[in-house]
Amino acid sequence: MKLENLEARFQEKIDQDIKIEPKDWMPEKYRKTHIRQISQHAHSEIVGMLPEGNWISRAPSLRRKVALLAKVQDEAGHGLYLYSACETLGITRDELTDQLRTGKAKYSSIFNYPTLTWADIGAIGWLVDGAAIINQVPLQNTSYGPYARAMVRVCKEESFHQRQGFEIMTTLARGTEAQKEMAQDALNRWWWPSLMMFGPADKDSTHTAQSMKWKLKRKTNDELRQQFVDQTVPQAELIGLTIPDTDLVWNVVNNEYDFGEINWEEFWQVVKGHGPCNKERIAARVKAHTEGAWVREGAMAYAEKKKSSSRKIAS
Ligand code: BYC
Repeated sequence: MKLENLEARFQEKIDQDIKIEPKDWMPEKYRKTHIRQISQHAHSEIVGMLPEGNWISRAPSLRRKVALLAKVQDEAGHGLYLYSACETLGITRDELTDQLRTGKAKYSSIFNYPTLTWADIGAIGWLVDGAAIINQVPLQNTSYGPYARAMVRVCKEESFHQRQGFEIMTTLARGTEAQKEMAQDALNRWWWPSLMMFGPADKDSTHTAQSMKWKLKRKTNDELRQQFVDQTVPQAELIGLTIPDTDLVWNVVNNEYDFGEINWEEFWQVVKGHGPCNKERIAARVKAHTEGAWVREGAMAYAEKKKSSSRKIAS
């Protein structure tokens, strides 16, 4: 079949909401764009463990420690499903993790900010996981089968994460004056970076138009950001915290919040590797990879041994 016909048939499948599976024909650009987005997503889950992992040993109670441990472990699981989904597109795990360690692949800008107080753990769960859910719920309907299916479990777990974060913030906001101040300070520092998680404004987004056509993205960056603001502002009001945006106002005509201008200069600086913690995050991944070499070698040796003994039994 001619390439134009293959492409037309492929787009027809997408238009009819038929999932694309690993062995189906797909345009090379579709494959590459998916590798880019899914691997960035996987890397974000893995790097995302670092700011929160920083507080596991300092969680204020056993209950908080158990919940945080479980959450961080869930993020590792998300990274692994996503790497597996990405591998179905013909790239190896080694290539993927190599791209992260050498800075060739991006991961979410949000994880380049430091976690300074316990309230930051509440703010991450509430805002960062809250933003992740809004981004990922539509991705359960994305056109590539393995990515869509991975999102189902990820979304369920993110929902628990968001609730544990909101509960931490609620407890602090209803606590002593010092605790309330700590919660407000965390909200002040995490609010704008959380809005940046959704990516550049639609007018400046390189990939949105094509990704919407392929149904890789089901909503644009600005649509998702707006949904996040509209959902989160009443939650902040409920616990008596103030969103750090003097331009925030309810728009009665559009039935949504108008909000202030995002500092895009800061966003691009962080994306380009110049955020507060970029170097530290990559250094931590390089260290874990180097120190984990013996585990990988042991696992490979074990797998080889099992393979050769099952070959012997079969013969
Ligand atoms: N940070 O054309 P655009 C989590 C890049 S982790 C860094 O709009 P696209 C969690 C973008 O890559 C959740 N870079 O791109 C884990 C592109 O550069 P390249 C992470 C960003 O892909 C632990 C350029 O800017 N979620 O939940 O159409 C604890 C132009 O952008 C960012 C996902 O990964 C950014 N924020 O849209 C707690 C979700 N934004 O690649 C929680 C899946 C943009 O051309 N990903 N860039 O060099 C997506 O939905 C989309 O990839 C994005 C960006 C909306 C993020």
